[in-house]
Amino acid sequence: MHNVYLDHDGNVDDLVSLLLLMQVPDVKLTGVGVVGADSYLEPAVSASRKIIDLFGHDNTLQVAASNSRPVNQFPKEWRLSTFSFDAFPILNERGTVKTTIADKPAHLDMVDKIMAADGPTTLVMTGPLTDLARALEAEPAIENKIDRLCWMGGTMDKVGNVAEPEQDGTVEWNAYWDPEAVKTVFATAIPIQMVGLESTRQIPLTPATRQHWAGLRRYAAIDLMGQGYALVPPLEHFETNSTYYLWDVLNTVASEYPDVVTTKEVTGDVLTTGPGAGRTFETADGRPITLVTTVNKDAFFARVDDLAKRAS
Ligand code: AGV
Ligand code: CA
Repeated sequence: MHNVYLDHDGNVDDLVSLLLLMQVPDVKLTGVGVVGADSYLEPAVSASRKIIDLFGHDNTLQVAASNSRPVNQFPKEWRLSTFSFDAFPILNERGTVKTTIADKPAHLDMVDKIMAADGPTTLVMTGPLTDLARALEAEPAIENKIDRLCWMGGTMDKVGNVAEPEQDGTVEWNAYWDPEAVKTVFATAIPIQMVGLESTRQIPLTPATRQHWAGLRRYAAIDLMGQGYALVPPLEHFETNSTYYLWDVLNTVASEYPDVVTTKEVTGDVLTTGPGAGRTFETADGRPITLVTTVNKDAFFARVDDLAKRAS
């Protein structure tokens, strides 16, 4: 068993990441931080608590609400899906919520859980890096207790997914939300495995994947996954700015099952100002990063099925 702390930002694939991470036999999940970045905080915290109630195998996890704020806010249209997710009947059948909310904000809860852990903690982050940057500021000693950070964010190929004014199209959203936080985290010695857009582009949500999950909806967790991914647009005729990929799920699954991806060692940095603010890029004098390059699709989707079946 090893310690894992999850910090997520409440969109569909973040919540599915939580669901799946709790099924990994080797993982002792010590805490869950939630930031209302690609979501709204209340339904993101609420849905997380309900998912833990239903699929957390009676553990004593708490959910910590973040008070981190954006530099660049996510589009409201995307953030709203969390309200629908939290309202799914499958999450509300019981009518009560058992999992409690931690009394500290997420970045301080992260500090507490990492410092209190027996041995090192792996951090899995599927949103902006703000909570970690603030945690490092509040308690620098956590740096030596984090054995690695697995982050979904950034891209090294200059093809971003932010379509907003005053930026140059090279930036991924989680990095764009708080570029300075990426800089702070990159300045540490924490080993980083990065799942960026070059790899997640290989796993769009497709109608075929949805159909596959529909056929397995007798498993409660796969039914929930199918409902969740029904809220967001798949890749059908051509890619749009809202086309959905399995971004965070890849990060979470790859953090525990290295066989689903291939990686390469690079050195990188991030821009914090100008139209490229939030752009991650390779540079010879940058910090070491284990960059996920390709996805073994069959192994990845099989692992998602397997984990979700364990939950049900
Ligand atoms: O950039 C990917 C990140 C992931 O953490 N998020 C979604 C995933 O949770 C932002 C994002 C980019 N495009 C989106 C996003 C879209 N079309 N809908 C919702 N979120
Ligand atoms: Ca996310």
